[in-house]
Amino acid sequence: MAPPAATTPFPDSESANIKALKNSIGLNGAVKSNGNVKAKTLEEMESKWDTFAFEPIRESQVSRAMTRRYFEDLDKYAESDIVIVGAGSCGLSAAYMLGKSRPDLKIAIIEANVSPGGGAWLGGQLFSAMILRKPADAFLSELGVPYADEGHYVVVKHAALFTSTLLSKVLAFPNIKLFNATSVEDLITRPDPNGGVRIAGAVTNWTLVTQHHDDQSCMDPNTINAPVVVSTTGHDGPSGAFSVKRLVQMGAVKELGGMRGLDMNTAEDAIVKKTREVVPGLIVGGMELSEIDGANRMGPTFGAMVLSGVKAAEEAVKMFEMRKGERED
Ligand code: 48N
Repeated sequence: MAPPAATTPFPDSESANIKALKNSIGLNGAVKSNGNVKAKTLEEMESKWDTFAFEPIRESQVSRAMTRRYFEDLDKYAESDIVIVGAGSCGLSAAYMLGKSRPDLKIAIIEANVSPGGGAWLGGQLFSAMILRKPADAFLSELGVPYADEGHYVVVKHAALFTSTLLSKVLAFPNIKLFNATSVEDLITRPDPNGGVRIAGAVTNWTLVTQHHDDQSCMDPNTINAPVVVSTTGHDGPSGAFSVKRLVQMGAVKELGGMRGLDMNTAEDAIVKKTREVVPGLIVGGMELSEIDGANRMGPTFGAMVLSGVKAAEEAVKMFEMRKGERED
């Protein structure tokens, strides 16, 4: 029995667009410019939708446009200057400061979720407004995020306004690459001259692979070398506080302090002031720090996250400058 027709024959009364499309696909399937004058502006499209048509495409063009760029990025960022683990409010704030101050550095952001932003898409208990205590309003002014001034603190009407604005600016920097849906599942280490280990990069895998190591045979990871790693993986979530937990497992840190109870006034100053290099080559900021230091949590106020990111960026540049003269093995 003849196989069913592979393609539905074009209807006899072919529309102008189908004709144009058939004429524009050459014998070898290459798409030729069809020469039709097409609407270029939204105004030209208005109320002319019956003659609307997209430019012709071949599926392989889409596939190649995506894969060529992704693999070029993997090649380029295999050797990064700074890796940021976790694209929450702290990691993205650090990335923004680095993108702005050091356009010469290659910054790779590794984010486990498909959607970056961490816990900063909403305020507390899924409410919309985001509160930041002064002087964190300085960062909002830097980004151009509007807010209501309430005296000692400011309010952004929706946390997503802050996070989407920050994300759009971070992603616009030419020296920053976001690898989302990608997990850091280990750290690259070197023996440190002063004993112990020095962190020298990140070990990555697709997050969906990372989540299934226990039910599949070995699926090896990939790597990114970098003299500086900034870890801001938060305190909760499927892989929260990743790097500090890994440091304990590898014996680089004796134990975790464990996040303490909620105390806004104590927590926020401590997180910003103690954002630092916790082992050579690894800076920890944001709520991940509360896990290693045993710092209080602050609950639904985000000023410490952004200013911890600002400080982490400053520490990362200092560390990069200090180590760039070292021979990398
Ligand atoms: O938003 P988070 O969780 O972390 P921070 O530190 O940027 O902001 C914390 C903040 O949202 C709060 O928790 C507020 C202030 N509440 C305080 C309180 O008292 O409750 O972002 C961490 C990001 C997330 O997007 C994770 O998906 C990602 O890190 N992540 C990872 N990405 C890659 N590899 C990993 N192993 C990994 N683990 C977490």
